[in-house]
Amino acid sequence: MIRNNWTREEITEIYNTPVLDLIYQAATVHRQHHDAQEVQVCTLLSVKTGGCSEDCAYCPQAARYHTDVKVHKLMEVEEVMQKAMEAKEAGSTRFCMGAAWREVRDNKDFDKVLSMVKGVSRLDMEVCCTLGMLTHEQAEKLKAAGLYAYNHNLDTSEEFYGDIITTRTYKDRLETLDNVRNAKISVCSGGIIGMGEKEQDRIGMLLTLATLPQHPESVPVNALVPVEGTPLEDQEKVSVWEMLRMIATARIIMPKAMVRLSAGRVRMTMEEQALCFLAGANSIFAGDKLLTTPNPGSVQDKEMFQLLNLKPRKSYKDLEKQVSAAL
Ligand code: SAM
Ligand code: DTB
Ligand code: SF4
Repeated sequence: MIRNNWTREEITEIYNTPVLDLIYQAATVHRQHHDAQEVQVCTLLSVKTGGCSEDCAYCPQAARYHTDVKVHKLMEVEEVMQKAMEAKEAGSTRFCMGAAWREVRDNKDFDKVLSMVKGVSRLDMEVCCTLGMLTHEQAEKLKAAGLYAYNHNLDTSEEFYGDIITTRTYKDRLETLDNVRNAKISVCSGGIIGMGEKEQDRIGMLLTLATLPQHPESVPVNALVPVEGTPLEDQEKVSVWEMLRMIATARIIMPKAMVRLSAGRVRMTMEEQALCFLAGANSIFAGDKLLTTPNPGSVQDKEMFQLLNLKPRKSYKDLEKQVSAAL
């Protein structure tokens, strides 16, 4: 059963279940709603890098922090198409384009992004963007261009949000999610752990996500990648048990969502990642780079898929084709 009326008490109880029982329960829910061998493979591309006006404390792309990230203006459509084709070739079925923008503006750059969306969608990949805040009209335009999903993370709880970001509000974030949902674009929203938040903040974020009128179709769980020059550069690594609690709780309360084991895989062993898949994670970012930071390469991931008997999930477009061929 899919529920949107979870309470904080219920989620807290799930989150604090003895960890092996929690993994077992999440694995059970996972198997009721998904093929547990299937993992969605997504590729990220930073189409506009750095120089961002926001103050997100975790982010190497904020202009105000002194990090090694080189500012790069919006890429050309042809270059992006090349990268998308390479990602498809390497087995990805979702291609996510990220821009270090506070919000989308109605200008030439947005028109260029619309062309990128059109182009990638013609490759029969699920096209995703993460461009900051969107108005309803902008969401409609992206949808018309063929956008399949939009990523916009809540990042943490409403209470802790102001400790991490001051240049926009939680309400702004929720409004964009609403605009995306109303434009009938698939919603991808999750957060980051390891930023100094308390357990109640992790639970608070999960509560907000799981009580939206409709659950996000994807929930990325990122472990902070501490980057030198950002205010969070010295944060300690989160233990795998915390990652597991987050993934398993998300899986149990949002059973149909794709739960993505996102940033932070470079610091996890294969055994740790295997536990995350067991606990209900069924999506990853592939390729040796996330947006600006390293990610395990395809050789390592291929080995992991073979060892754990995982198979990449087909894109919804391939599934549509199979259905129409069968009719
Ligand atoms: N500028 C847009 C925005 O903020 O929505 C899109 C790009 S932004 C880089 C996308 C997401 O990446 C953030 O919401 C955050 O969850 C994640 N992220 C950024 N830096 C990270 C880091 N150092 N570690 C983990 N996740 C990070
Ligand atoms: C998400 O939740 N994680 C991805 C994607 N959505 C856009 C981004 C992770 C970024 C990690 C830091 C970096 O590489 O710059
Ligand atoms: Fe800008 Fe997005 Fe980074 Fe925040 S997370 S500084 S909005 S690129």
